[in-house]
Amino acid sequence: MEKTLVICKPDAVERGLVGEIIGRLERKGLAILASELRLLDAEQLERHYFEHTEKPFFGDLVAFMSRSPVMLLLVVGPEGTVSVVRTLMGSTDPCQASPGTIRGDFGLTVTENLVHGSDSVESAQREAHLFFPDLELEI
Ligand code: DAT
Ligand code: MG
Repeated sequence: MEKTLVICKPDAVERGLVGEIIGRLERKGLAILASELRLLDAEQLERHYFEHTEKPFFGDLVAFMSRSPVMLLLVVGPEGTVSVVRTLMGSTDPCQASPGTIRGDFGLTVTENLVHGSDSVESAQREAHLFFPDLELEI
């Protein structure tokens, strides 16, 4: 089994797309191990997005990600699940993302691109521990 962290970003929650996103994950065959609607603060986002803190877009990213609650999802499936979820999400820039992907179907701007998905098994473990520290031992 392989787990990954998915975040339905504030735009997805505000637009009522959480059910659509969870539905796509479930119809693919993946399972939701844990979920929580949560307002993230700048400190949590700096830890989550540590590799981007020096990027020019980081301020806009934190402002966006903390403006309203996100839906955190711990998703589990067979080996390859991290990659499968990235494929379902589509390219980072929704204007480049293929139709049929979450970003390709619902997004138009790179900042408000609806979903986060861990980019590797190592990132998934780090992010799962960051957002669901109490669950780590049960996985
Ligand atoms: P991804 O979310 O596809 O893993 P990433 O890790 O490169 O993409 O970047 C994290 C988030 O930062 C991304 O979902 C949206 C934002 N972002 C990335 N590149 C950006 C850019 N050039 N301008 C504005 N926001 C950007
Ligand atoms: Mg990333």
